[in-house]
Amino acid sequence: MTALGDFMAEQNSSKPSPIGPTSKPVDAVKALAAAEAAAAEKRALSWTHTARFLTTASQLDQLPATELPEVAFVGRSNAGKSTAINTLTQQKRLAFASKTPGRTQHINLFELGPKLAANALFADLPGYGYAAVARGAKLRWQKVMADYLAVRRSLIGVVLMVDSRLGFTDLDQQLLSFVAPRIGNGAVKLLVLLTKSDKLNRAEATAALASAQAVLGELVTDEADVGIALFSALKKQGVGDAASVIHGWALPVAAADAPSSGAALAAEPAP
Ligand SMILES: Nc1nc2c(ncn2[C@@H]2O[C@H](COP(=O)(O)OP(=O)(O)O)[C@@H](O)[C@H]2O)c(=O)[nH]1
Ligand SMILES: [Mg+2]
Repeated sequence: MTALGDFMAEQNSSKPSPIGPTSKPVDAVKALAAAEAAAAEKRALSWTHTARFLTTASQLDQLPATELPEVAFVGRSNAGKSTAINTLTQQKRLAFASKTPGRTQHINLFELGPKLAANALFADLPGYGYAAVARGAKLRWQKVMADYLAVRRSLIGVVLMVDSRLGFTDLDQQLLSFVAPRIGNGAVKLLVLLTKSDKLNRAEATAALASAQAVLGELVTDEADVGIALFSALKKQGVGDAASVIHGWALPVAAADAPSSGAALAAEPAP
């Protein structure tokens, strides 16, 4: 009897109730921040889900001139670019996951936002680094990418997919050099997704992040906005985060919108 009573008293004293005086204000702040981040991911994912095919172009001058903010998706063949685009947009075949890597030499544009009032574009750029591609095609790739990344006025962000097991290749670094001046002055933001992270164990993931960070360190200036994240389409790792980042680039006001202020904005103006 006594023993059980003592035992229960001890249990009670060593297990504070979750909303007792021991629960710290910082926990509430953290919970609020987590809830806001989750809400922002939800808004971002419903926005990316609106993506639909707009047009395709094999040269820069065939792309529509537009004022809409444009985010480009780049990466070497087989890096998981098509899968990442399909996962981010929650669509099965938006970006055709090609069985013949290196064949698609076109820039495919997708439109996002309301049907009659698109508010951003995604550009799926040709994959590169496929060994069987002839020298002529490689030079053409170089020109298309360099022109696009250096000149496309509406470009506001680049999402670079890098296979987390391989890290940056020479061609990835070359591609970054095309856009480095615009990243350095903050005109274009960069998010590197280390893809297929489900194939790494924890130590390998840490190492992949560290070596990618070392490469990206060269790009970083006071103005630069450069992010890096592990990404797995298979395990859905980093999907919501990536969507939030891209949404924040393209539509900063909508992305940051708290539900209450959203309701206020949606309200009818006073007569
Ligand atoms: N395990 C795993 N495999 C993936 C993931 N994403 C893509 N892949 C595989 O990687 C290969 C290349 O993907 P794909 O999206 O076509 O690459 P792309 O050439 O860059 O467009 C395919 O066999 C995919 O199934 C992932 O998150 N996890
Ligand atoms: Mg592809």
